[in-house]
Amino acid sequence: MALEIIGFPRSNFVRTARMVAQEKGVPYEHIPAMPHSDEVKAINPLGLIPVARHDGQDMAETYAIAHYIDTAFDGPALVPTDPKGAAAVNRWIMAVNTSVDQMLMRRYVVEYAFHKDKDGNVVRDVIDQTVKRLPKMFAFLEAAVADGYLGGDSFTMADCFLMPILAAVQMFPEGQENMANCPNLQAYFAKVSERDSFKDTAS
Ligand SMILES: N[C@@H](CCC(=O)N[C@@H](CS)C(=O)NCC(=O)O)C(=O)O
Repeated sequence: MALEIIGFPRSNFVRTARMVAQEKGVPYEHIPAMPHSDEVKAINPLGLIPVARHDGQDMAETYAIAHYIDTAFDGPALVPTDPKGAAAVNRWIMAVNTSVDQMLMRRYVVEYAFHKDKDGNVVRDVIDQTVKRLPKMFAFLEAAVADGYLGGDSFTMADCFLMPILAAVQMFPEGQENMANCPNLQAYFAKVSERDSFKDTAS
């Protein structure tokens, strides 16, 4: 059975899983599904997306799915196989998966997109707190891509985690403003945006 990646396409984590499959050269079926839908909860009781299925194996958690794709199939290794190389790349994957996602997605993009009052206006409490902390986070990322990719000079799985977040954060004004102050990040985003794995997973 083909690899199935299940989840709403606008989710940054769903896009990451799809980018990993495409970069690896693994054909997959994308099945759009909302968080907390029965289809998702059947695999992950927490209702979080993405979930995935392959060859009788149900999977949840983006890194677990990405690691499976990277190691179960032929194709270029998206995380180095030597322990030290893997530690260097995994460090960036985990930083994005936790700190960067929490701030830029959960406490910024998701607040803009979903936290509205009864009149449909964005509730800004959390956004305003986050905006104060954006410069420090952007400075961290600006330094991290100085060699051309996240944490180094070649494309890895870490870039599949960061790119969907950078795309989303630039949909809102303070994200755009912070990005405008970061020449390395702008060059990085423009370059990696040209990859088919990014272009083909926009929707
Ligand atoms: N730790 C999970 C997080 C996944 C996650 O937060 N997915 C979001 C969409 S990007 C979601 O399902 N949100 C629904 C919710 O929080 O209820 C992973 O790495 O896959």
